[in-house]
Amino acid sequence: MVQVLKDLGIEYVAANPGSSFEGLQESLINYGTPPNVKPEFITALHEESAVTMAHGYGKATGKPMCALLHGTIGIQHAAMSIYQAYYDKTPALLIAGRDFGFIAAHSANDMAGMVRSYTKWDATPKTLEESLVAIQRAYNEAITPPCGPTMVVIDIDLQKEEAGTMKVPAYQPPTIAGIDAGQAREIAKTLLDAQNPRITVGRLRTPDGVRQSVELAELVGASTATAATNGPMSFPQRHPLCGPGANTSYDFTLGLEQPGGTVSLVGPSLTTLLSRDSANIGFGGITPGVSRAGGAGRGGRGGAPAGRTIEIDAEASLPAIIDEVKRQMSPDKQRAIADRGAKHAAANQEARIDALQRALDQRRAGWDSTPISTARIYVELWPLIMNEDWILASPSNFSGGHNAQLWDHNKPYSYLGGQGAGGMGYGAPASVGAALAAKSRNQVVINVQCDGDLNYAPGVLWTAQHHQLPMLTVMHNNRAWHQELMFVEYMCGVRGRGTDRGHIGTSLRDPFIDYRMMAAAYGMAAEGPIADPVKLAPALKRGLASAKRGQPYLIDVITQPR
Ligand SMILES: Cc1ncc(C[n+]2csc(CCOP(=O)(O)OP(=O)(O)O)c2C)c(N)n1
Repeated sequence: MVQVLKDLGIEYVAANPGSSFEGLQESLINYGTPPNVKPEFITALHEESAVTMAHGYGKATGKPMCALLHGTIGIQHAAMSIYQAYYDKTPALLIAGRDFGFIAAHSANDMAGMVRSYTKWDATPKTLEESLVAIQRAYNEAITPPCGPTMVVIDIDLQKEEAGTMKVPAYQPPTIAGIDAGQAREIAKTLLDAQNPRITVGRLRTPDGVRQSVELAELVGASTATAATNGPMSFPQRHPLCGPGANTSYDFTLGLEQPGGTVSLVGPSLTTLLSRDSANIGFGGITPGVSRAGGAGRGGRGGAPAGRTIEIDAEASLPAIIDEVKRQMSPDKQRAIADRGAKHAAANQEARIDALQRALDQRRAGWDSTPISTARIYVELWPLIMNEDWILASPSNFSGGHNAQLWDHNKPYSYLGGQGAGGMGYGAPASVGAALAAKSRNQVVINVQCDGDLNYAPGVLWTAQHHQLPMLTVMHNNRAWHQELMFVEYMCGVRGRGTDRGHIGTSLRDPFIDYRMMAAAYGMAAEGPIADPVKLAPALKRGLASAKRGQPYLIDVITQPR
């Protein structure tokens, strides 16, 4: 089984230990030369953290990481994270151990049933041979769009069976369907015939897809819209073609995982996934049976006509479109494209300088305030990280989203976006997952960490320390579940009973939580609380230097609510 994981290129397996997978765990830590490398066993203090690590890793790399779960109870602890990764269309490979013979309460006939509504595929193999095939299939299902977590339940007896001379089946990657040759020809022709084509890029699956979207935009000289400030795997934000361009009357818009274009290629939707069983989890406004890919007219200006959406994976379609564009290209077109591209680049550059100036002006408000403004954290961090290969792994919407305008999101993994399904307890473990990816790639992870969010499963700080991960955590410590404080205060106001008790059940005071001490308890270098804004930048500098050395660091910053 471990050889199968190695063949798949799985880098990490995160788990909280359990007797239902001691067979597999022993092989993970002892098999291979050197042992415990690719995959490396990552020690998790909570199953929810293990799966959210895989979620963060998956978003940073576009590849699955593995989490091992112990029996019924491990799956139950992991359930929210599985749901969240599923909702975020992020691949993850989950292996659940089952042991009917040890503790009856930890076993069930259909263990994956508990999470079947929000896993993409599962299997409970009956033999060792079947287990190997099931792991490979689970991997392939996870990375085939719509991507998502998959689960293999493996009995302890199968894990302990001698492999003997059994051959590990050769791994066959999946074939992911793209548009057909005729459609590719037509899209390429339309892009080349258009006077002012546009490409809008949503979230692709892998860095390779991002690279190809750049190649296509450059080939046809299209101004481009990105989703890189909302999440990973989109067009580089500061690419010269990224922006509205010199002329905003677009005569053809190609959407790549972005509905609303004249033609949009949008991979299979969540709805398809949610209909996997009759339970059909409905959540967050997604109604079973209603396609997510319905919006029209958003790609163009001035009420562009409703476009055509082709339900097909954009990334798998790009090679054929690129080939066709190259084939149909003429020297005349090439000259016109170069000219248009240069005009777009100049206009985008000018617009960018204007927008940055306005953004900075706005951030002067409350610059010297105590508690510290959330904008100041992002402004002070930027000069420290701008020449680093950084990943902002935590969602930034609760701390003002200032990165969107102030930082340059030029890599497929610059910003990993929101929680996926709005589930708290995400920022730290997702950052640890991203930092696992970052460790072998010489990257550094920034985690602007909401205080409420950290307290669901803070033990993940120990995992970061134990595995020496390059992660800087900056606490957005507003000493509340501020989102909920606002809702309760609003309710108090609506009912006219006064807001002075709105903090009850929504704030983290009496006592305040000391995050420096919390980090220290887990062995992590930390400082704070910092309430004086002048002290912020030197602390960030110390923290980043430490994180880059593989010593994770936490800075407790007392902040404005949002
Ligand atoms: C698992 C889970 N439980 C409860 C909630 C409800 N909820 C939404 S926002 C929020 C507050 C989060 O507090 P914090 O992370 O400190 O961010 P802040 O709102 O203070 O910016 C809560 C509890 C949730 N989204 N997820």
